[in-house]
Amino acid sequence: MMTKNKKLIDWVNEWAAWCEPTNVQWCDGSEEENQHLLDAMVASGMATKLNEEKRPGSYAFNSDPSDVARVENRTFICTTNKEDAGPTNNWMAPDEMKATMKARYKGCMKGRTMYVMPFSMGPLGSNIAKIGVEITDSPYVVTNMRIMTRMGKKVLDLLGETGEFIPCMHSVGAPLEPGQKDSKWPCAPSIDDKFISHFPETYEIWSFGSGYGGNALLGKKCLALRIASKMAKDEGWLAEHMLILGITNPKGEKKYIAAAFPSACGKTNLAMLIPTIPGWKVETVGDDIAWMKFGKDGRLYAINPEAGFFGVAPFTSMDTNRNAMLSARANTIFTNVGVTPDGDIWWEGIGTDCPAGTIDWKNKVYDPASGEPCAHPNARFTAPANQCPAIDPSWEEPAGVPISAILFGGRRPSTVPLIHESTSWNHGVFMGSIVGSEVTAAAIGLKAGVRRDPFAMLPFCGYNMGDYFGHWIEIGEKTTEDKLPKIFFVNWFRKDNGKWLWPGYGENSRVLAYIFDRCNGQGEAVNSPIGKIPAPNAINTEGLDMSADQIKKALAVNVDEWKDEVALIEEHYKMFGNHLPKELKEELVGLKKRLEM
Ligand code: SAT
Ligand code: MN
Repeated sequence: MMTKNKKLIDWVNEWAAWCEPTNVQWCDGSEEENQHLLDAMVASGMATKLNEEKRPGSYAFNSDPSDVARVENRTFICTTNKEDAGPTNNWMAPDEMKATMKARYKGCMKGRTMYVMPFSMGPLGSNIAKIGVEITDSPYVVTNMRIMTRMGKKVLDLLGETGEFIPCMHSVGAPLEPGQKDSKWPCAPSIDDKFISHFPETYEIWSFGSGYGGNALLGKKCLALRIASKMAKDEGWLAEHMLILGITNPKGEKKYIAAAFPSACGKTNLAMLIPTIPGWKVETVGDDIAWMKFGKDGRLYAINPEAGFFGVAPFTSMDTNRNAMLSARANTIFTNVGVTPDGDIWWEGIGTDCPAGTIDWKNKVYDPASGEPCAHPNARFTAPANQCPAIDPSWEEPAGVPISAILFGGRRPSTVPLIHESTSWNHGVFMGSIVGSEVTAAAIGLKAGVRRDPFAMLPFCGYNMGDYFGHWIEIGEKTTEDKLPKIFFVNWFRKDNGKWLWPGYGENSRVLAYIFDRCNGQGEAVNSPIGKIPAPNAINTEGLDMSADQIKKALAVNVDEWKDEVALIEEHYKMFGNHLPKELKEELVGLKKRLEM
């Protein structure tokens, strides 16, 4: 035992008695411990060690085909009153959920080791950071958490005898009978046996049945978003599904921007963008989560609570995201990618042809004629953030970095211009509340149309989302408007005649530069019914292969399209009932007036 923290010891003992593991291992986070776990997983056939020359210190894992992503329909927010979980979350009463899950946890670690991982979300000792302790029976989870968080003895030291921690309980839910051979990827056999449960009233996480990503690496979505969003409401700060980047202009002036996008909008790419405009520099603080607290000066300061990137592998290449590729050049865990005969990794869109004899994510020699992908579409790399060539020098600053602008965006083929700026904080909150991406019915089996994903927090808000909007309104009342970040809405995905209007990727630096200028009291904007849009020529388009007409179309605000949008927003807002803040109703009324509706 490496701690004298009574609450922690009691908690671990209680679960150890209930789950009946063969032994209990307190993780110190050391190199040796990590190597030992990896070696054991290679020996058992769970992991493949990659070629030491090509991919030093790196390993590949293939999951069970039933366990490949977060399971949103098995993710629960357990509050005493259903209304407190709100209309966007699955709900079960805490007592009922705990009884249901305790039955499953009974003896669930038989034949396995129970690992105890103390971890810090955020730089150790930062007053924005939080400590969690995860219990798990998956060594894969331990090696991933060691990359994604600051994990080990140093956290226990910080916790001391009386420190508070967020308890995170996890089991893959696959006990072993004596003599039973383990599978390559143990998990509960049926989707109905998987539970990712959150108890926001007591700040607890219980997860059962899945070993994959956000279901199992409990520091990430479960703690840093669902539980932290509730803590942030209780304590007056913000826990958001946002990347954080630093941008420096040719004069050497620097600002920080946070940005929220629904999935499949290129968030990691934006966080690691390489500018195409001369003299500008972009550096990465984080690619997924931002925790923001007010500093003494009344501004919002952000930390990245994570220590690594859990990035989508397919279509990441030296062309689309050089910095991500280089982050994963070593000491990286790959999950559900292809492994080439020479012991390197391969996935669709990596930029080279698939070598013959590559083993696909289903552990078979890949047959390109099969019509199936070699890597699972949600295949991931788990890479240490400090290996990113563009990592920001202040990325581990305990006080965080001051945020000058917040961006919202989505995948909107029509209606939404390349960029518009809010006219006030509350107008910006309104923008966040209507974030969404357009989906085609065929793609995900949903109703075609705009799938709203407010603040990109739909699956990650740990309480009633209407109250969450209200919390954002209240944050704006805690300081003066000039100290608050400016809020913008961007859309890289507008189409004309079926073709993208805007080239995206590195060219998005032109939009970031305009945002930088706006935050510096420069960059000319003009009013429109939906907010401020760039004056003609305010965005640097020099050297861009776009006609003046295309640029105009990218920035256009079409009143008729926005009238249709208003109808959709009204529909979307209905779900929040009397939890919808009056300030947002007023914003909608204001928008309708400006559209002359
Ligand atoms: O699996 S994670 O939840 O960590 C990543 C994601 O699905 O967004
Ligand atoms: Mn995310």
